[in-house]
Amino acid sequence: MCEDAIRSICRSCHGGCGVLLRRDDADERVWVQGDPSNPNNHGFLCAKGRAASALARHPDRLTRPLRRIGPRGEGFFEEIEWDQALSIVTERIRDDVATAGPRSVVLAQGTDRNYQEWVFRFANSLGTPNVMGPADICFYPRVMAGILTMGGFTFVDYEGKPEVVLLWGSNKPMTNSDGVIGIRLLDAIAGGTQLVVVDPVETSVARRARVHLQLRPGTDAALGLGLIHQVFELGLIDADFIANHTTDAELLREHTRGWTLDRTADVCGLEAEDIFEAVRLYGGAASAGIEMGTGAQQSRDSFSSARLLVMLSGLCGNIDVPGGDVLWDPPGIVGRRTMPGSQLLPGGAEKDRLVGSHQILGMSGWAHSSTVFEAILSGKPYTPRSLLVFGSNLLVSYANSMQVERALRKVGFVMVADMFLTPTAYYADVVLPVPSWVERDQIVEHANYVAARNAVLSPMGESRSDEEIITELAMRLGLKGFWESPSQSLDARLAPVGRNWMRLQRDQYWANSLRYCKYETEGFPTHDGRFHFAPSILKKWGFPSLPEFSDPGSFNPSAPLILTSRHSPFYFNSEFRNVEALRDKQPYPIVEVSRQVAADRGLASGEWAVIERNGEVAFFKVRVSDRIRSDTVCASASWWYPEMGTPESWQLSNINALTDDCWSSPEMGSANLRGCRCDVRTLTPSERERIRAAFEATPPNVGDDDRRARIRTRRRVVPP
Ligand SMILES: Nc1nc2c(c(=O)[nH]1)N[C@H]1C(S)=C(S)[C@@H](COP(=O)(O)OP(=O)(O)OC[C@H]3O[C@@H](n4cnc5c(=O)[nH]c(N)nc54)[C@H](O)[C@@H]3O)O[C@H]1N2
Ligand SMILES: Nc1nc2c(c(=O)[nH]1)N[C@H]1C(S)=C(S)[C@@H](COP(=O)(O)OP(=O)(O)OC[C@H]3O[C@@H](n4cnc5c(=O)[nH]c(N)nc54)[C@H](O)[C@@H]3O)O[C@H]1N2
Ligand code: SF4
Ligand SMILES: [Mo]
Repeated sequence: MCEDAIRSICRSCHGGCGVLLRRDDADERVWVQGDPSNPNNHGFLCAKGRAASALARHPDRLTRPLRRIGPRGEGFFEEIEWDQALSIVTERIRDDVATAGPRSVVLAQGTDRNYQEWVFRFANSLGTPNVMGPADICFYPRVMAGILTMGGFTFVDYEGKPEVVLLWGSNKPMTNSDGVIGIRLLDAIAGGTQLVVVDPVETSVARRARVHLQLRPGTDAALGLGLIHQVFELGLIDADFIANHTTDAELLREHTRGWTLDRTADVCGLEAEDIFEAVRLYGGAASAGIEMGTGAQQSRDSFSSARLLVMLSGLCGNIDVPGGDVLWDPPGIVGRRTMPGSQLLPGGAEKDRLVGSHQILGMSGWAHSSTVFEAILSGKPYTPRSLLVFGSNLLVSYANSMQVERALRKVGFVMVADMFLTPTAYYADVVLPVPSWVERDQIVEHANYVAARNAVLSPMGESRSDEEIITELAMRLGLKGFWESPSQSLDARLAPVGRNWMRLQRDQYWANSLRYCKYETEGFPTHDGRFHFAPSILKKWGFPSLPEFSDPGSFNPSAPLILTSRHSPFYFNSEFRNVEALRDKQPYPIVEVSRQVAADRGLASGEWAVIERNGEVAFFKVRVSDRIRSDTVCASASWWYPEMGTPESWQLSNINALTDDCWSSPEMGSANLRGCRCDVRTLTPSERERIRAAFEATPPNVGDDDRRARIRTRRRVVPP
């Protein structure tokens, strides 16, 4: 028998698709269906959304807290009680704070999973300025570009029917990033919106573009400078907006003058006519929006590229207009803006934030991951003593995985909260089990709405939500600013708008208000109400006040190809490799190469190949493709093998085993993940043997009741 459907919000990605969930009487299964009444997805549900039922009662899920009993990284744990686990963690925090101050405790979390604000609140209340995450290679170059230029960041106004959408380094229909479902874009295209795509790969959506600029990876800033120069040259600017609401447009005009069509085309590996056509379409449209993805964010020029796109939108008069790039009013709840509780952090603590020289990242509130890892290894500028990780598979997410591993081995204490025993969790002293999204209540906040995520299954085993863990730790440590329980917090957080959790559950979805052209009456939320092409704060920190292109330098014959990566449609970062229905769709990590690259190197589709960079190697299956530039190869991001219980699980096919943080964005610290140099080749006999051995080696399985059981995630073997 099945219960009535409960409306909720999917979080098998950043998503936000409305779903209908039904559970069986035994509390063992959940059925997921797209919610036709949800205004964002109108019933749409992707394979990852459907996989929520497999995730919810997955046999590998962690069900009890664990304490490590073997060396770090080996995977020997024993089960312990929650009370004991939380005592160990609180003792460690107390000790570290007493010995080395709160800054020595670093919190970490991955991409936003709707409890990010809780992690920040905990850190602020504890007094540590150090919360690290993938902010610098994910969303924050865009966020900070918007904030410094105009006091906020924008989203495309699909309601206002954009004439043109510029899709830049984003595979929106497959990745549905940042709470904007890709079908919004596809519906717009079906309704007549013209598409311009900037992507080195011809993705399925790029095939629907009027113009596809298939640029050389890592040259986004050059293209941005070239487009802006053309917009000035062709007079496609909104002169009234510029005169009345902006500063320093003339400086920008001068700054971009040298970026002629020919120079831009040459640097970016494009045809001048195509660039011209893109400018004509975008700049000539009555309304146009820009969707920017991670393509241009994981490189040295992440911040410059993001700024150039904000500027382009401003120059062409697309900010805050119908069908353009709009600034939403926040919903007024205790949410993204106020929930982190920055006022709880003692004055002056920010100056200790581990950001190195990447001060613009520091301003956003995030610490810089590589700087944290380096500090752990070198003790400079001070030593982080414990790392509290709420949902992040650090060993595959960050540049230079081997350095991450050394840091995980060295740091005094590691706590990991996760649903699964990931390779990163193998390094933890204490592992805490958390429920999946169908087992928890959460307030879901995106730019255009607030909605209720409802628990339909009870938490698996003894798992506890991140919010519960944080509340429990805060209580034990006597920290200020928390509610007695996360369920109490739901009402309290909605109280400022005069409503409560029950009301949100009943309504399910509250749309935020959108007011166009607020700058005309209120000005922009900057110090002087203006939109700044050259914000003065940049100079203050010693950064160039106008965006620049960083030339990667001369051709290196031993690494002739440009390496980039992208996310798979069937996974969410490193999640779901252990969900069979999804793994069947893409069993192996892939490197896409052109026919030319394949022919020159004897590579064939379906065969293993080696990507090599600076003496490091990683293994991927070849996909020969007509849709990628012939100077570029594109690898699957975030791969690991849950079926292997050995270090090969994260080393064999981890693209970040090859990347480094040597040439990162000055302002944001974004590592150059998309646009570094490499080569690809066939396997040597010993490499072939390494792959065979990795798949065959399975750790000894000791019975579940053995206290020294080697707990492992291995569930199925995919033969090489
Ligand atoms: N080379 C290269 N590197 C990249 C990228 C790339 O494109 N190329 N992409 C980058 C980007 S954009 C990002 S955002 C990062 C992603 O980095 P992360 O967000 O760190 O992603 P994951 O590796 O998936 O780690 C998330 C972990 O959280 C667990 N989890 C899921 N839900 C919950 C929950 O509710 N609570 C807790 N406690 N745990 C949970 C999952 O099981 C998983 O182990 O990777 C970055 N790294
Ligand atoms: N299915 C699925 N959905 C996801 C994720 C996932 O792993 N899988 N991850 C989530 C996360 S954390 C994020 S941040 C978003 C990411 O969402 P997107 O930004 O859409 O991510 P990708 O598809 O990795 O990259 C976008 C495009 O960038 C292109 N690209 C590569 N190098 C360059 C370059 O140098 N310049 C330009 N202009 N383009 C380049 C790639 O070919 C790709 O088509 O997706 C989220 N949603
Ligand atoms: S796109 Fe994201 S939110 Fe929508 S169903 Fe798929 S996984 Fe869920
Ligand atoms: Mo991300």
